[in-house]
Amino acid sequence: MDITLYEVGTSRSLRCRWTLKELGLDYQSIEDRSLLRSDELKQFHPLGKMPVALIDGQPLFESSAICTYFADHADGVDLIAKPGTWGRAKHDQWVSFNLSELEAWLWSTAVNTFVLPEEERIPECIPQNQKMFKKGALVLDRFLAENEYLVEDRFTVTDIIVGYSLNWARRQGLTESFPAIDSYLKRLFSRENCVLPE
Ligand SMILES: N[C@@H](CCC(=O)N[C@@H](CS)C(=O)NCC(=O)O)C(=O)O
Repeated sequence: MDITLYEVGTSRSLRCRWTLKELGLDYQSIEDRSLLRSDELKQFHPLGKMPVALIDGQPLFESSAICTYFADHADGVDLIAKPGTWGRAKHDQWVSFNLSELEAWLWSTAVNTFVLPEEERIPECIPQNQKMFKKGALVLDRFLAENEYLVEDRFTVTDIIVGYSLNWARRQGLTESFPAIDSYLKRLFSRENCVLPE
């Protein structure tokens, strides 16, 4: 694969960087915050967001989709449950759950804290975002109290995708009542290739 990754800071592009490191894949990194929302980036991502990957010249956006593609197509490293298996159904389950029940609330808080101009923010939604996030996090905490990893009892790209969001929440103090999530994150941090900020 010929890979160019548009990435920025500690954003969700870290999922892609971590996946590429785990897979041992070389890539060209373009890390330039000034490209966000630019016409240049909109050629590849209609909203001008990052991450976006050019894979053999074809653009792919959404970090979860990018990581899943890399894991499916890398040789020699088994980082994802095979398509069509029960493990893959669980990958899809946790990725969907992450996006709808966890990350959506974290992003809404970010949007209403620093992404939108101040006059467009609705800070009143933040307590509700935190409450809704914790409902989803409780599900993960219960699962992780019984399981070390999310799929097939082993570290996979699913852990990279979901772990990123859980760490985002941890850094906001939202996982303090979830000990299994904190232990899980420590397991992820101990991996040599982990790029999550501690
Ligand atoms: N769901 C997308 C989120 C992409 C996203 O919102 N990226 C942020 C950085 S974390 C961005 O580009 N923000 C610029 C903006 O909101 O216009 C993914 O996981 O790739």
